[in-house]
Amino acid sequence: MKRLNTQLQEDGCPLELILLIRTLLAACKEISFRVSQGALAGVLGSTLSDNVQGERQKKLDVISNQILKDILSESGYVKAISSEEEDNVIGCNPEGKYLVSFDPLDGSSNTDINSLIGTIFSIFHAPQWMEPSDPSAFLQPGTQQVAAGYVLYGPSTMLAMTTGRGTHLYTLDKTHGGFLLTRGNVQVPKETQEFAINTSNQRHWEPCMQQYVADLLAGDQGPRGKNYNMRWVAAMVGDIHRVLCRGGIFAYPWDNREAKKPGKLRLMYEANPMAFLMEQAGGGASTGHGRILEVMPTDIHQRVPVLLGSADEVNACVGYYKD
Ligand code: FDP
Repeated sequence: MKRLNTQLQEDGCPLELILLIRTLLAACKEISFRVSQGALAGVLGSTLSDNVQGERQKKLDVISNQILKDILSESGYVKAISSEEEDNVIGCNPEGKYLVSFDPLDGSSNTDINSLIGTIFSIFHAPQWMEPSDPSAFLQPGTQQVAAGYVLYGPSTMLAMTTGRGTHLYTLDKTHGGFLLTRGNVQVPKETQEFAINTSNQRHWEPCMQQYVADLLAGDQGPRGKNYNMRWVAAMVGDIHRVLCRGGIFAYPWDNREAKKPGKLRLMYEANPMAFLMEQAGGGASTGHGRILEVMPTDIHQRVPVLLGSADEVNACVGYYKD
């Protein structure tokens, strides 16, 4: 089986980026171990980093953030970090070539029920002019990502990653600690009969989204002419993994619960990396009004509406926004 390193080299990934990815994944392996300890996490201490020893009271998302922060900032490859768990950008090595945004533990409410969770990451080039703690350097559209992916902590630990040469799935071989390629060049089926959306928010959606979902629910008697099934993991990383593996559409649209929030999910470390993975797998990634990857960020914690998945289904949904 092909190792991650070999695949990255075949994809023409520069050496320094390979080293950064390997460093980031070392942190994720540590998180995978912590997550697998469940309620015992923190009691047994760290396998890699001394800094997180003895943090018994801390929740797994806080511990995961600390692990990623410690390992990335010590690596030398990173100029600055931005995390879901940090209000501000964290400056690292002024000579570092890359910027890393991450959600250390996506779907963290699932930790309490031993269900799917994961780490999502997005990597950009660091502009030479930037000061390490300058947040404006992060405000690049998703089209500028040099690598993105997630590590899913499920029954097995899996990595989905792209460096712009297709989306590949790897499985962590816990016997030797390496990620092995288990599905290269994933192609999301163009059509689907499966959707994922939190329908408890239905009354808050825009009329176009209400109409789209009403038409899905009408099944073969409705305008879409086929019966749909629904799934909701309540962790984006789990829902997107299913969509990458067998197709579907995942939507977290705009809703009017909080007028100032243009969506629930975060552009920099949720929407952008998932959109990059999805497009590289032949799928669609839209806000309803345009390509997610072309959204010009104005804030490192900005929120956006997302429609991600099978290309024909995403296009069909976008069509309702145009009517
Ligand atoms: P969570 O609130 O548990 O952090 O990141 C936000 C997110 O999870 C996504 O992972 C998930 O898809 C979504 O929110 C779940 O939203 P609902 O609370 O509406 O189910």
